[in-house]
Amino acid sequence: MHEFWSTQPVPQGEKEAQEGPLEKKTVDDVPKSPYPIASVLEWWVPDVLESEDDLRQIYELLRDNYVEDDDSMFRFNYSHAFLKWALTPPGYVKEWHVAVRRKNDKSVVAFISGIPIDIAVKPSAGGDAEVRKMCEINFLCIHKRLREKKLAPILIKEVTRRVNVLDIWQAVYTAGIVLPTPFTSAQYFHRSLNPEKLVAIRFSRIPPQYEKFQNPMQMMKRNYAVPNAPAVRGFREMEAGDVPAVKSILNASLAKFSVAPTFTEEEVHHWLLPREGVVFSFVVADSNNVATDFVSFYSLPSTVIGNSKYNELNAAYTYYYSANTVPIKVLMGDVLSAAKAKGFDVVNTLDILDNKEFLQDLKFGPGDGNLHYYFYNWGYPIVQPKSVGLVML
Ligand code: MYA
Ligand code: JJ1
Repeated sequence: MHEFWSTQPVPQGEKEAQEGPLEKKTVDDVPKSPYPIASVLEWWVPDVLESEDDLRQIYELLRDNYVEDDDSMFRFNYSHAFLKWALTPPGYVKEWHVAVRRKNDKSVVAFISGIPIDIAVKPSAGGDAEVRKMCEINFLCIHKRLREKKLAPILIKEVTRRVNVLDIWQAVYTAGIVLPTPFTSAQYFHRSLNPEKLVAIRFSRIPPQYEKFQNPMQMMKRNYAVPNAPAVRGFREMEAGDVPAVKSILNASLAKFSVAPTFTEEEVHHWLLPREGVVFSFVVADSNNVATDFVSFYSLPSTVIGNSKYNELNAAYTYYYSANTVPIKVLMGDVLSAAKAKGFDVVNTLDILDNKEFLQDLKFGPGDGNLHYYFYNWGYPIVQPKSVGLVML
């Protein structure tokens, strides 16, 4: 059934009970040279931080070949600045950016990335979470012309080797498809901001109930209108001076989930300070200008495949937050206003974190996509998405 995954240290079925490592090895057991690859191909480590040209090559592979929805109408189009941000957090390992090129013309045909992450996992029996250094895998992509040639297992084995040589034995990753074996499965939800464009590109439809109105689109626009200023007093963009407070309130909020990252100050600086066109972060400041609450979102446009009027869908995705003095539905309401003001067409989210608290009131509706969460070499019971505090980009 799964020629590759059946050979890997992942739970092979939902019933597998073991909690913790599924396989134990030492660095001595790990090959010190790269996994063999077809003679016309070669391994390549792009320098995404220092070389704009290397970054552009990875960007273009993903722009043309990365994840699409089930009907191939939209394809993720992560920006250059976004990819640089996503791939170079504190302590990142350059060799974990694994690309494959054709030897003859050096064209990039495949990519997979790993970044370090500290994940707190709670034992199902209760008690304190264990914080483990893991590798977060993302951006696995094979050029459309090289699909179904078993290249993906080769990339996965090579990135595993490069992680294992540094004495790290676990990974976390997400995928839109079911593989052996998710520890949770989350559902996507969407909040229209620009219903006219969303209908034009067939991202959404005019609901049948609206046909009774004389002008259904006008009614839809009215339904999805948002205030143009924030409702919360003290709501402002996050600044460098907020890093210590945000670190402390965010780690405290994430501590209740079964699976969640823990952040150092350096990581809060990297992941959560505003970056133009990439990540948008806000705090609620008290009368002493100290952050009491925090909320953020990131920009991930998608290419609209084959529409003559629009090339791009501008989507904002909800990111981390810590709601303390105001309910999350109120904070997220201000996110809708901020995202609308910045020209986003839609806000996307998942039913992880405490997101279910705001979905209905803020008029999010279910999408047709799912996001399955996985560990590599870590047995874990199946949990509900609301027990997950990890947001993957
Ligand atoms: S998820 C996003 C994945 N990318 C896309 O969906 C982009 C568009 N699609 C493609 O580029 C290709 O179709 C991909 C497969 C690359 C997905 N995750 O080479 P193949 C298995 C894991 O002939 P292709 C993300 O980035 C498949 O079941 N495995 O297939 C997280 C089969 O195995 P088996 C996948 O279609 C990635 C085998 O590959 C996925 O040409 C996490 C066939 O290979 C998938 N998304 O290429 C990776 N899709 O026979 C795991 C298919 O057994 C990381 N397959 O069923 C593991 C941890 C590693 C580090 C460990 C450190 C300790
Ligand atoms: O965006 C998604 N679906 C959209 C478009 C569907 C087009 C036809 N397939 C959707 N739209 C409905 C919106 C509507 C707005 C008003 C309220 C009701 C809802 O459902 C989906 C998510 O739903 N996205 C995808 O399928 C993209 C892939 C998701 C998996 C990502 C895997 C990433 C792995 C890397 O870590």
